Amino acid sequence: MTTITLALSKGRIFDETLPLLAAAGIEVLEDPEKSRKLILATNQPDVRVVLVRATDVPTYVQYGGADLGVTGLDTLIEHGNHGLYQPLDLGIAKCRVSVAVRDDFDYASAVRQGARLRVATKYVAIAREFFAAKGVHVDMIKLYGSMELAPLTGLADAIVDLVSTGNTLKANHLVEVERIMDISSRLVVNQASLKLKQAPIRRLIDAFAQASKA
Ligand code: PRT
Ligand code: MG
Repeated sequence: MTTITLALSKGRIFDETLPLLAAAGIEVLEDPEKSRKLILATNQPDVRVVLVRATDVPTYVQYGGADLGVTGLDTLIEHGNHGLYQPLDLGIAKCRVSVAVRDDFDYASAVRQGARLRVATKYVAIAREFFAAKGVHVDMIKLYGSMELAPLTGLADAIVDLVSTGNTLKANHLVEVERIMDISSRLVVNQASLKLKQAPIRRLIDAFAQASKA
């Protein structure tokens, strides 16, 4: 029997992938919020789910630790393409990447005056490309989380972060000053798996495509 391994991260990606799996007739038999298991069985004996950190999903799929995975476009861009096959935009876990500053910071004149902008972010590649295209010089500060804190503590003038409802920004007296790009989650597939396990993977891709269209 050929086993298919799907890499997901806990939280919104897992939660929003479940209905797509259900539409493909796949039911995950364990709740990751209750179980400590990292490998979850499904009702299909040849399909299993592995739980990894969101930023590790592309790595698992790239090296064949998983045949497929679901990952945010943000994470995918930061990881780099590295031969990952990307057949589908699943249209889930939607948000946007934006620039935000303290509500008392004059972003427009900082940019106009051509001063170096200190930008804190987990999304260094996306931020670099965006400011380079605008011709704004930046000092990039790499963070791994809680970006919102950076402008409040004087660590940075601006952040580049994911925004969904905008409530987190508002709660921290930050304002969105630029929308860089829209984000949704993508299905990524290991190239070798696609060749070696073609039939079951094609079936899964087709079922996901149908379900995400609906
Ligand atoms: O949280 P952890 O450090 O474990 O990992 P992670 O942040 O990489 O994973 P997770 O599960 O939080 O996010 C996985 C993916 O979900 C991201 O890569 C995005 O593609 C997508 N996604 C969609 C989001 C959001 N919406 C989102 N709102 N990821 C994060 N957020 C955060 C955002 O960073 C900010 O802190 O939610 C906050 C803003 O939300 P609003 O609604 O207040 O604007
Ligand atoms: Mg998170």
